Order: sequence, then C-alpha cells, then structure tokens
Amino acid sequence: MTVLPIVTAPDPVLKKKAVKVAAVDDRVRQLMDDMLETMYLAPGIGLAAPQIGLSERVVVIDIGRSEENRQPLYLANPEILWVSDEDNIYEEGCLSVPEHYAEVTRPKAVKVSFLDRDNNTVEIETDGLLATVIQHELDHLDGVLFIDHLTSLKRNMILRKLLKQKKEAAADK
Ligand code: GNR
Ligand code: NI
Repeated sequence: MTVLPIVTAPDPVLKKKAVKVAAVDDRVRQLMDDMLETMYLAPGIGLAAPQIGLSERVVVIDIGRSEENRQPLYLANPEILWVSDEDNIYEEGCLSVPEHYAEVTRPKAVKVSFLDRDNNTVEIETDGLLATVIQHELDHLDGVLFIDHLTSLKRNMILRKLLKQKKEAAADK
C-alpha cells in the first residue's frame, strides 16, 4: 500500500464533479487500499478520491475509534436514496481544509447505495456520525467542501488563510 499526498483548498480538483468508476476492479481496489492507508495516517475518518487529486467517485470511511477496532467502509459510485427530515449538527473538519472546524447542519439519517470493495451493490441506512461523514464524502465527489455550507463570510475567511499558508509554504522552498 502507498500513502498519497492530500490536496488542500483552494485547488481546482476539489471543485470538480468526479466521474463514476466503471466497476470495482483490481485498479480501484488498489486505489481504495492506498486511500485507506493515507486516511489512517493523516489521521482522518473519511477520504474521497478528489482529496488525493483523482476525480473519481471512490470513498473510504472508518469511524472506528482505535486501531484495534478498525471497520473500513469502501464505497464506489455512492448514491443517496433517502434522507431524513430531521437534521443534525456536527462540528466538521476536513483533511483538505486543515486546522479549521465548524458546525454544519445536514440530514440526521441517510440511506445510500454503493459498490463495495468486491463490486457488490450494497445499501445501508445509518445515522449519527457515519451519516454525517457519508454526506461529507459525497459532497467531495460533487466538488463541495464543508465550508461551502457556511456563510460566505466564514468561507472566505478560511479560504484566504489557506491560500496565505500555501503562498508562504511555496516561498519557503
Ligand atoms: O477526518 C474527518 N473528520 C470529520 C469530522 C466530522 C465530519 C466529517 C469528517 S470527514 C474528515 C476527513 C475528510 O476530510 N474527509 O473528506
Ligand atoms: Ni473532507
């Protein structure tokens, strides 16, 4: 497995709509495994392919609390089939928006279908943190970041800071 560099905002690949994979074949399985290793190292609880610069509809998630309790989820071409009327508010972060956190309101529960690591179609209905992370990752596949759910004032403040950090890092080289 390989750890891949994570793309941070602002970057055009994070704004693009990702394309579906034809099927979960050996190439996509390898990608899923590399993404999972990258996510564990970061560390994060979800990662979408655009975050490693690849505009394809592939996601990995693991909300397990420790290394002993790993429960990886592999999702290709995920689709939301249903969302609850009831909302939930979570403090979200994103590996592509480092060191910024904000409360985001989303549906509390979702039903999704996707292709798993064996290319089988799976449906799950879930709520709580997993439902939030699934929606956060599906947003990435459509070029949407959690900061896009904030006011433009808050979003622009965060984007300006991230851009400044990038420019300073580039000048340091
Ligand atoms: O690691 C992550 N934590 C997190 C916390 C609350 C809501 C969503 C997330 S996903 C994030 C990793 C990430 O950037 N996935 O795209
Ligand atoms: Ni994210």
